[in-house]
Amino acid sequence: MEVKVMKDILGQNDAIAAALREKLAEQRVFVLNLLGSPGSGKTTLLEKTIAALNKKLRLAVIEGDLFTSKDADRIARHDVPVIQINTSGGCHLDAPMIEKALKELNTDALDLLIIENVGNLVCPAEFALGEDTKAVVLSVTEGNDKPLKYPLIFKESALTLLNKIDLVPYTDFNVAAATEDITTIHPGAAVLPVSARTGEGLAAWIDWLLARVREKREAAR
Ligand SMILES: Nc1nc2c(ncn2[C@@H]2O[C@H](COP(=O)(O)OP(=O)(O)O)[C@@H](O)[C@H]2O)c(=O)[nH]1
Ligand SMILES: [Mg+2]
Repeated sequence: MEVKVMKDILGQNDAIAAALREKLAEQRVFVLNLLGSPGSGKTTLLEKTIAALNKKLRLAVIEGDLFTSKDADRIARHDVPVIQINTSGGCHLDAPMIEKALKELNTDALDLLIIENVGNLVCPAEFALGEDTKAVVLSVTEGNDKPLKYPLIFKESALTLLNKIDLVPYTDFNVAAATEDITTIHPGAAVLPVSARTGEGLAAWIDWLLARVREKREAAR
């Protein structure tokens, strides 16, 4: 019984996500669903990303959090359109929440929409939001074992950003081993070591993002 209920919920979510994906494809907006634990550095990375891209393309952000508009306030300081969704304790965003938020965004005038999901390595991986691609932020302070312990999120994500690479000398994090685990779970996935603090590796991440935006624009023709 419970299994059927869960299947129905996911089925309804996927139907709404598919409709959103179609609408956003017509508008040629590349949509990234950004996942990761609380504190992995998602919002800091977004702030750096906006600073690098704001003059090159038209972007907007949707922030998902249980409570507060703290992250949306951080993004709004960079002068980009931002919508905060509060899940009131819910552990992930879902497609109906995005559908509602998009009523307040002029997506026709966008090249890139980034959705920062609720900080969590489990449930957000299960719910499609109409995105083109998922990326996950794993910070080196979280430990090497996380990809194997939470495989679905790494399986779903085309890119893993290994953030806080500046802190590696203070941890026992092994970049080569983590990369191997991630690419075993998801052959072909990209893994980029970055530091949202020092800027190390961010150029490769920006290039990755620009390539996806370009692909989307060309595919939609
Ligand atoms: N040392 C270091 N700290 C970082 C880095 N990225 C983020 N932080 C810090 O990690 C904490 C959590 O960052 P935040 O962006 O709020 O993470 P979020 O919860 O994933 O959105 C903050 O204190 C950031 O300043 C990084 O690359 N290196
Ligand atoms: Mg955040």
